[in-house]
Amino acid sequence: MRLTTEQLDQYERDGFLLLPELISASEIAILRDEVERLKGVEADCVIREGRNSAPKILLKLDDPEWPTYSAPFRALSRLERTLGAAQQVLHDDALYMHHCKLNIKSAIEGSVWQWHQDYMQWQLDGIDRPDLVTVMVMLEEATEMSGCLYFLPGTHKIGRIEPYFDESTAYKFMAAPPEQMKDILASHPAPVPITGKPGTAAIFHCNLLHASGHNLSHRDRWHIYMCYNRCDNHPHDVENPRPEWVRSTDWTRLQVEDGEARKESTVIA
Ligand SMILES: O=C(O)CCC(=O)C(=O)O
Repeated sequence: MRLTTEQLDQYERDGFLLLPELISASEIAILRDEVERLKGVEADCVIREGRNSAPKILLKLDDPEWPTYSAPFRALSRLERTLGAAQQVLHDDALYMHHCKLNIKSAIEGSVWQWHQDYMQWQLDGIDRPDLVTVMVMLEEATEMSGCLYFLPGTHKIGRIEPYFDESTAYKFMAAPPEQMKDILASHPAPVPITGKPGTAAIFHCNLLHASGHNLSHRDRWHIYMCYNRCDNHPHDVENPRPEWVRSTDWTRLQVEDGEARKESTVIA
């Protein structure tokens, strides 16, 4: 699959692209079985929340060195449809994985992600240029009720906003200061809810403002995020670096691994 010129123009203009049915139903079935298995893994790279300490974020799915490793998720991150699309929007074939994670937003208890740009944190990780892109794939249907993402189109052009450290949720992270965010929301077109069936993907720029709400529905909301960086943009040393599972120091160039001749369902198996 190659992105068209129109899609690449749309990415430049809006800071994101939505790709329904990027991943087939048979591939999603394999990945969902993996989520059921991974939910039971106990490791440092699993972040939990809620009364039952349900897993919220599982990282390092693509790295055989870690207990959360999953061959099907690794295969997903090396597809022409995912890695190839990232190479196209970053105009560079030499990419590595900054991090690869599954966000499980549990039914009823899965909580909000405040407005932020991913590059707010990634610059602090020692990455000099906003030359990163994330490919997100929905493994469950994402609805407004289940806490889908919202993108604020065009905000990747604002540049990086100076963040504050938000401690209001189980996963503390760098977010957009609320007063500034209110001004941005008031002066931009409405945020776009990123809803879709399992297999839908979104590709988004690391400076795009995005957020998601609480999951009020009866179903978990499962999203996989693959965050690609250019190899020549890898982090430089910083004081007190974040752990390896969110800030990879393996900058090995990734190769697209699925050939045109292979059946989709065998690629991820
Ligand atoms: O999964 C979500 O709802 C939001 C996740 C997100 O924005 C992030 O990981 O940066």
